Amino acid sequence: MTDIAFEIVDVRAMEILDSRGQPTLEVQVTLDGGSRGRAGVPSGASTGEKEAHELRDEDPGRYGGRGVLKAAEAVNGEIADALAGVDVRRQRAVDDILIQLDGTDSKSRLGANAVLGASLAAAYAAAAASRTPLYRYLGGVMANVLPVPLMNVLNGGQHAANNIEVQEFMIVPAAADSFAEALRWGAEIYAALGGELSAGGYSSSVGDEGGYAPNLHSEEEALQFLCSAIRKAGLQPGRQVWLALDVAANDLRCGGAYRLRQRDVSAGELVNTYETWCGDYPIISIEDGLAEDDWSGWKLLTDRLGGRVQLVGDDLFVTSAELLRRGQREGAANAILIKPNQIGTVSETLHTMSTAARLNYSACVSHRSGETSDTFISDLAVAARCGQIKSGAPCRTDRVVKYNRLLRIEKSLDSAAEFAGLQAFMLE
Ligand code: 2PG
Ligand code: MG
Repeated sequence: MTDIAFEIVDVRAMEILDSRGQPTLEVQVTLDGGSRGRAGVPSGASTGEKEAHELRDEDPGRYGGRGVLKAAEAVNGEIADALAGVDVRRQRAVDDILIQLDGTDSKSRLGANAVLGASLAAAYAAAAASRTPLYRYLGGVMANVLPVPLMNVLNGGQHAANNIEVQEFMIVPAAADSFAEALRWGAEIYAALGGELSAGGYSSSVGDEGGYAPNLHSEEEALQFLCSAIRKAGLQPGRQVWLALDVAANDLRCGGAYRLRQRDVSAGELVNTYETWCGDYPIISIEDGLAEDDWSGWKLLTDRLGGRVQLVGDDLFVTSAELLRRGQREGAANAILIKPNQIGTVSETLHTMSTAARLNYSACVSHRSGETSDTFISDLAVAARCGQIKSGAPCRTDRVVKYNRLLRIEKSLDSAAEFAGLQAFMLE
């Protein structure tokens, strides 16, 4: 007998605003027993070419063409019809229905935003009807590892209107004893950094992910500011707190080369630069150090730095298990960034994460630069025991809400909670 308490009876979407004031989708799944799940869909600015397709209305009369009414219509019509009567606990079946209904590789017919919204909301509804916290519903009794936060305290690239070309400068409080302590260290460093920037006559206004966005003379100056803020907060760079970068090198691509600080540089020169930075500063992780089409550059980077630095493929892998397998075959990167909206469903996201674990790639769950108050990624990080999350600076509610969710999870796990710590980076 089917348990009607878990049958999907309704799927509804509406257009809401994200953290940049751009329209996005909110989707709600309702079950026969009355339980509901609601999810907000994020949106990136520095996107990978092979990401699942975000459907926009392209109607210049609304939100400059960025409305999502067509995606909402797809949810309220076709998707709601296809999911009616399905047992919401069968997440893989729900997601397969969505994938087949869309029928394209990139989820472009219904829109990856429509598909992901329905998939996430189904997971929330299933957890609610099971009276189980989402992290435990997704990860079972083993879901007890709190991730190290990689906090983007200085924003550049496409996320800020300053002159810094590297997109993200993150602090990594990996030697803390708990997530709560790591978050406190991060917030104290963030406050110290604001003070240092103001004292130096720099702007302390913030970018899309809540990090400061000053004009600086060089990327090295940013790294120096981070180290001095760590010290100012009473902590030791390279012993308690490390640094991480997201270069988002797709955006530096210029013909067959890269353009950094008004100079054309080859992949080899860029790798030399990273090697120098890693020698001078306690950098534990570099994301998208090279562009997504530069597989030979990635191999060079991995050969040179892969033994001692986490090298994360974001635009390179776009949360795809298939691209990750290619990375493993070609010796490119040793870690993957996980963004559910790059691939489009909960099941595919979990599959990519388990593939990463099997291939010995570390994984970091990530927000997008355009966010909502949704906290799915927090539960996902704990459920998959991946040990790392990036959700911006400890500033702006769209960022902090994910960290606060992790504080609550840690508290409710009580003595069963484990903090991932340095081990999550899988470096010897
Ligand atoms: C990234 C993300 C998140 P966006 O490049 O890693 O920080 O940015 O969402 O703009 O792709
Ligand atoms: Mg990135």
